[in-house]
Parts: sequence; structure tokens; C-alpha cells
Amino acid sequence: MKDGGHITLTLPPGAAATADERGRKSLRRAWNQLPRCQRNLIILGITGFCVTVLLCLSGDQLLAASLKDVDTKAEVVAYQMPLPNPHHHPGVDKDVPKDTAAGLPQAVTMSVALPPPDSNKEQDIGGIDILNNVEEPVAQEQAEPLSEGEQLEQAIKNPLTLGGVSFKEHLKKIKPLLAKGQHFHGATNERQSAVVAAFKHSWAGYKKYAWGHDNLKPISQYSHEWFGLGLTIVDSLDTMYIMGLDDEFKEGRDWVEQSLRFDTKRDVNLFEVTIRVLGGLLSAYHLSGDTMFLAKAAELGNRLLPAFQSPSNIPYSDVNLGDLSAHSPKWSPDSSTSEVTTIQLEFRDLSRSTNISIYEQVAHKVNEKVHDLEKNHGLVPIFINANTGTFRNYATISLGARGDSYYEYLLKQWIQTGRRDNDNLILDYMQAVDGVLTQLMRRTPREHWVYIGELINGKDFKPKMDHLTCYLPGTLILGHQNGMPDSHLILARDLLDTCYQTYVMNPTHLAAEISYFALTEKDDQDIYVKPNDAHNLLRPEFVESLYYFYSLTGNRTYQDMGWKIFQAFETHAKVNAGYTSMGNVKNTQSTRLRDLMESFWMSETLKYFYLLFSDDRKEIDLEQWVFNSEGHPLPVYPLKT
Ligand code: DMJ
Repeated sequence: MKDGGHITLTLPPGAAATADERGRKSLRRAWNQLPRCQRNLIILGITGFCVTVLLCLSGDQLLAASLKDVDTKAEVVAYQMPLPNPHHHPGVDKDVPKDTAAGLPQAVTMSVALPPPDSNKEQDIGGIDILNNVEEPVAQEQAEPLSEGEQLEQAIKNPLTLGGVSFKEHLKKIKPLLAKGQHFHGATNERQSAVVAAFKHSWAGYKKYAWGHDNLKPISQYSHEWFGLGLTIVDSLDTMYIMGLDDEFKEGRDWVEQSLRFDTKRDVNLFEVTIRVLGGLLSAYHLSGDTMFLAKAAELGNRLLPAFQSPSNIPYSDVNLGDLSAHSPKWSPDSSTSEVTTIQLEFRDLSRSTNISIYEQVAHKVNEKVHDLEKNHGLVPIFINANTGTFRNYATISLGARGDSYYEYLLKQWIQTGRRDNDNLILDYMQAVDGVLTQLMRRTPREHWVYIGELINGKDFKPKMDHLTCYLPGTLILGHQNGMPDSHLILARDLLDTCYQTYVMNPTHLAAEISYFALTEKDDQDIYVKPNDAHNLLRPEFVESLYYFYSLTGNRTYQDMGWKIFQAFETHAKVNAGYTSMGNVKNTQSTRLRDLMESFWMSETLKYFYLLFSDDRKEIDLEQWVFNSEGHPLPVYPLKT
């Protein structure tokens, strides 16, 4: 039968088998006719041939395997480098460009050879005790790679190991991303020197009255304990390094090495410990190159991992670092949304610094889970349940407490990971800022101050703005610098003005914790503060935003705004033993000092003041560093392909 140019022959069933059988029979007949000695000789020859073939084959396989090994070690990875941002503007105050739907920065691709991950090059670890004092577990046989669950179990069971081997052994193999010891020149002008003096005054009070405890109570001259992790010391390390305070940095470093312990059976908050302690240790490691900090960070990372053993992969809020157990908060079944989404920069950095992937994996899973949840124009409710993995129904939507840094970390994670086009992080961020513009942003009736309100029960607008929300102008201008639309920059500029107003409108020139805004002209004032909200906790958010504006535009107006506020802190918050929170910013004669110096005063507020007043607006280059939510700079990683 002809079939498309071929001839197909159809044989009757059984015909082929008969021909085969005939062949086999004649072969057997011929073999039987040979003399026995000839048959033996042939059998011997065939056996010898088979043995030789087998030997050659296994040799080839061995050779192939070793070539494969060489190949893996010389792995070449393609990186994408972002092109410079097209939106250059000398100072946003003067000349805000028209709103355009600018796309993401374009990217070019280049290839960079990475050192082999298991390079045996020894790193100078300078006689660090923590690295030598850990128990040496038996090295695991390199068999099947461990599953994510197994890696998690392994890290939790052996918190003093990395990937199943001791810190000492593991860290010997790590090649740091940055050159050992970043250089900073110290204060170069009077304003910076004044900030350094404020830092030294705070450090001296803390040293004298609260050394080794979490916070200083500068009025009663006593200590305040929260997690028992020496928060102020760890939070201050990178600030001291950046300010060039070598002696103080050494005091802090030695305390971390000798006295910072994570094995106490005590509940701590996953988010707070991640941003303050893990972030502080990682930043100190990157700036100084001292691997003692990385070993401490790794132990802490391992001890925080139980938080991720929840049914939904949304972490529990509380972890017992000694017990290695985790649970929801005692007062509620829910975690705060901002808390579970503000640990990713740190966990990712820990993975990339140690070459152990589990930390980044568990934290990234939270990104994916939250991405999949339904939102209100990209905006998220402020509570999420770690058991069910769902948002609480009718929860408030806010860019203040419990919501704020969800939005911040969408952008910053995208920057940290090399700014990939079409990444869900940046898509979620853009959608969220649209949601802010359409659902939460309002202007006051008379003076047209722009502010960001809240949605109570997820729907009812309330004209209330936490001071915490004043981080947003800084994040928005950082996003605009990285290619976000001009509408983001306009909102950033307008909101920065409002935040400044919440300071200078008060007689102390300090902002209250919460401000309210007029909805109609019937309200007496456009911006007002209720008596219970009139406290100031030395928070950093507005100074942080001023820093981003100065660093990205070079406009010195922002320095002058910051100087006014720094002087207000000097006048009203400075006491003999440090700087204190206060109960009332509305009356210079009755500020009602509150007696707490939170660690973020030294990790964030003073650091951002110092960098804001720098003559070199790129003293920390925002192309290469990304600040975590507690003001700790972490490196930006090149894009992985
Ligand atoms: C800091 O711990 C961090 O900035 C956090 O993200 C919000 N609260 C304080 C500062 O106000």
C-alpha cells in the first residue's frame, strides 16, 4: 500500500516470528557440529572480550563524572545590570515632572564568572572565639539534597551549625560580597559633629545605667528589658561604624562576642528581633567584614526558624529562642501583616551571606502567600492568621502601625534582588501605591495638606495618620529613582510637606504619635492632635524620609528642615543620662518626660540625621545599599538569572 511516498508491507501475523525461529535453529545446528575444543576456545574469547568492555566502560564513566565536577565548579552566571534611571531631577521642590506612566528601568545582560561555592580559600577570621567554641558535629555525607522541611528541621535541631556543619568550618568557605572593612571618614561639619555628640551622650548614659540590657530609662537612670538581647548595643553597631566611633564600636563588638546569648528560654517577637538584632548583626558584618557577626546572625536565624513551622507558611509572631518553639500572640490568633512581611530583607541576606538557602526560602514563601491573597486595590488588612493563612475579615487598612512596612519591603526587596522586570514584588508595590492614591489619600479643606487616612473595618475612611506613615515619602522617592511613575514622586513631596507640618505646628517643633485631619471646613484646624496621642517616642520616620530626599536630590533644604527638628530634640528630649520619650509635644512647659530611650533612636533617628547632614549625599550609596526597616544598611545583590 502506498502511504505518502513510502511502501508499507503488511505481513500476516506470525510470519516474522517463523523467520526468526528458522535462523535460531540453523545457528544451533552449526554450533553443535563444531568440535568441543573449538567451542571452548570461542567461549573463552567471548568472556575475555566482555570483561575488557566492562572495564573500559567504568573508566569512561569516572572520567565523565570528574569533568562534570570541573564544569560545576567553574559555573558562569549571567547577571542583569539596571541602566541608569531616566528620571533625573535636580530637586523635586522646584520642578516636578508631569505624571507619566513610566515603565521599569530597562536592563542589559552580561556574564560574570562566580567563584566556586565551595572554594577552599581560607578567610581571615582573626581568632574569633564564637567560631571556635562551637561543637563539631559529624560532617554529613553528601548524598541527596535535603528537602526544605528537612533543612528546616536540621537548622532548628542544630542551631550552632550551618547546613549541618559547624560555623567555624562553614564560614571558612564563605567569600564575602564586599571588601573587608568599608571606609567612612567621620563627621565633616558642625551639624554632623552635633549628631555624633548626641550619639555619644546617649551611649554614655546607656553604658552607665543599662549596659547589656535592651533599653535605657534615662530619667530614672535604670534599664528596661524587653527580649533580653542587649537591643541598644546590637542596634547601634553600624551607626558607630558609620560615624567612625571606633572605640565604641569595639565595646559593642566585644559585648556581642562575649555576652550576647540566644539560648535563654524566653518568647521574643519575630519581627522586632529580625529587624533590630538580625538586621543589626548582618549590617555590622557587611560594613566591618568581621565574620563573628555573621556567625551570631546565623545562630539567631536558626533559632527564629520555628516561627515558620505553621500550617500556612505565614509565620507565627512569637518565638522562644531557647525552647525552639513558636506560637501566635497571647492576645490574639493573628500576626500583624507588616510583621510577617518585614523579615524578608534580613532572611534573604542571611542566606546569601552564608550560602544556605533555607532562610530566604521560608521568608520568600510569605511573599508568595500574601501575593496570592485578595486585596483592596493592592492594600492589605493589618491582621493575618498564621494557621489559616488568611487576612482577618474587616480588619483596618493602614499605612501606619501593623501595615506600614509591608509596602516598604515590597519595593526594597525588589531593589535588593536586582530589580527584575515583572516581579510580583514590584507589581504588588505599584498596585498598592495606586490604592494609596485612590483609596487613602485626601487633602485638608483649607490648606490642602495631603495625608494618608485609614479604612476602618476595611471600608470606612478615618482621617487619622500615624507618625509611622511618614516613612512613605522616603520610600516613594526611592521607588521613583528606580523607575516608578511621577505620581509617586508628587505624592512623596506633598506628604513630606505634611509630615514636616506635623512637627513645626507644635510649639516643641516635635511631632505627635498620631495626627488627625479636617474632613470639612467645620473642623477648627486642618491638622490637630488629640491629648492621648500627643506623645513622641524619638521615632525616625520623618528624618528617614528627609534623608532619602536629600540623598537622591542633593537639595540642602531638606538638611535645614532636619536641623530644626534635631535642635528640637536637643531642647526637649535631652536629659542628663541620654534622650527620652515624652508625653506631650503640645506644650513646651509641660512635655511630661516619659523615661524611655528606644534602641531605634540610635539605630535610625541619629543615623539618618548624621547621613542627612553629610556633605557627601552618597556617603551610603543607595544604588548599592538598601536600609532595612530599622535603618540597617544591607547590600543590594546583582540580579540572578
Ligand atoms: C522601628 O523599630 C522600625 O522603624 C519599625 O519599622 C517601626 N517602628 C520603629 C520606629 O518607629
